Amino acid sequence: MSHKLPELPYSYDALEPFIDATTMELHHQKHHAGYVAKLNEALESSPNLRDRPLSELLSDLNSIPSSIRTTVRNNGGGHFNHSLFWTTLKKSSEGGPSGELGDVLKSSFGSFRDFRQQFTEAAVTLFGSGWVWLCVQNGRVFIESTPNQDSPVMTGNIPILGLDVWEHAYYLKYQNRRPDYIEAWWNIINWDQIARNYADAGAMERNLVGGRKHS
Ligand code: MN3
Repeated sequence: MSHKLPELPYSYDALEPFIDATTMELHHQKHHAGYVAKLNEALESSPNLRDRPLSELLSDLNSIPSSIRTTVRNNGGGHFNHSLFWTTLKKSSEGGPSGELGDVLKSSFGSFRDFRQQFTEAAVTLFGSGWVWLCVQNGRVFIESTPNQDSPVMTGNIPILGLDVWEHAYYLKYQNRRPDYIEAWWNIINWDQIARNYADAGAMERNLVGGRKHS
């Protein structure tokens, strides 16, 4: 079994004008596809690793031979992060989080407005290339930043929403204006999917192998 580039659940121009079609196509067909290809190449000689679910592999990096560990970390992380990212976007997101997710954001951050402000601040100030996440662990939700293509699952946290702040995610349209990209992104979040991710987080957490730093 080799890892595969997932199809996007919408067309490349679906997120216009917030994210342009060219950026989406390059991001998916070149960047994400590149991570998948390099991950498969690294795992080629290790069938036992190749057949493990990616989230398990990433949560257990110490079990990976040191000769390919960094390659798996960067490209496996890239594949995992982008696969989640695409599903959390949609053409237009009406309203915000409701139900259980809405309640937990309110009780954890004070209000949705406070959550949005803290998340935006983390994304604007993240130095260099990386991601900002809304994560779950033991039912608790919190904001986490990771450098490069590191993923929260590497330390046992379950990401349910993530924002790619690598320049490749926004530079064609926004150049150096990362804050404008972040503001635009708030318009295209698939809150129904985030609510499903929140509901599934407990089961996913139990399946992770290692790296439970925060327990
Ligand atoms: Mn990216």
